[in-house]
Amino acid sequence: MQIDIVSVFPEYFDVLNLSLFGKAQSKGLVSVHAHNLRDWTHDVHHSVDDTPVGGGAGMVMKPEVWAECLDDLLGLEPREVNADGESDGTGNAEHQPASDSASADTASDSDSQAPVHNLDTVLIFPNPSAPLFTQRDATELSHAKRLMFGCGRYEGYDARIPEYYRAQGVDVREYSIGDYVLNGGEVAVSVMLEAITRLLPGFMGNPESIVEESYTGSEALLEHRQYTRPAVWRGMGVPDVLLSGDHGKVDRFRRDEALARTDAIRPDLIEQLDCAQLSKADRKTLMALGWEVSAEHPRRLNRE
Ligand code: 6GU
Repeated sequence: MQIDIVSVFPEYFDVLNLSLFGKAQSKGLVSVHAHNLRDWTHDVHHSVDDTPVGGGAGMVMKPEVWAECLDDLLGLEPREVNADGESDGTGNAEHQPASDSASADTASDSDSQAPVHNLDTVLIFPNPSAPLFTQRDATELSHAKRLMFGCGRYEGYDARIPEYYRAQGVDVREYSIGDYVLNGGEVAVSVMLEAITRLLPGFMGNPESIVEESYTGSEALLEHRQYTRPAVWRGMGVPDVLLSGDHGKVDRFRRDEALARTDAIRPDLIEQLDCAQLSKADRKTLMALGWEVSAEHPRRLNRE
């Protein structure tokens, strides 16, 4: 996987030479380049931002500098975009999404109006006002050939930048990593990169540990708690069932704990479960926790 990061603080990404990510680079699993956005400026001050049109506090990153940089990295020619958000003429064709006209009449494709992208290159902008980045996104993006991240600073970047590249046919995504504010996209990019690249085959020492984790697979549940030896530590024991050697009982205990912890901490994740995928034992546990499980998704009953 080829990874390009554009930032005004490219040194921030020196940490990627450490630990598992460093090893993955030496093994040739990933190749990372952090670029300095200021290398694409022409003025003496190397300025990348300007005041917001319409007024307001802070500075906004200028589209011209970003576009020179991204055109270079993506191998695109500058073009005009018309009022419909379409780019005129030919060129920049390599990023045009595959036409799905051939399959437009099949049931599975007809409900999706989104262009079909092939994950050759995905351009990602961290943005606190965008949809949340989830494990599902990490899994999808772990199949990309090339990821390009554009780190905004200050109050953000000119909204036309992602829009322009979408009009060029590029698969452009904007993601937030949570409901809090960071100073810039660098931290968010390192979070997304770690979530994505640890899913690459060969990245992790123990790939099985990925399967059991929270948020993995078709359902997202918080993981059960973990214990190691000693069985009693400072007077605190581990649950007896974990010492029983009965794997069936251990599995059920852990599954029930995952359901109970998710119910207590993230009930929104319970609401997204698919009831048809739940075992009889799962449904029994959820009913005991106050959920109704006969519809498509669990629904919380009034618990007084
Ligand atoms: Cl992606 N960027 C910034 N600046 N702040 C954030 C964020 C991203 N996600 C949550 N907070």
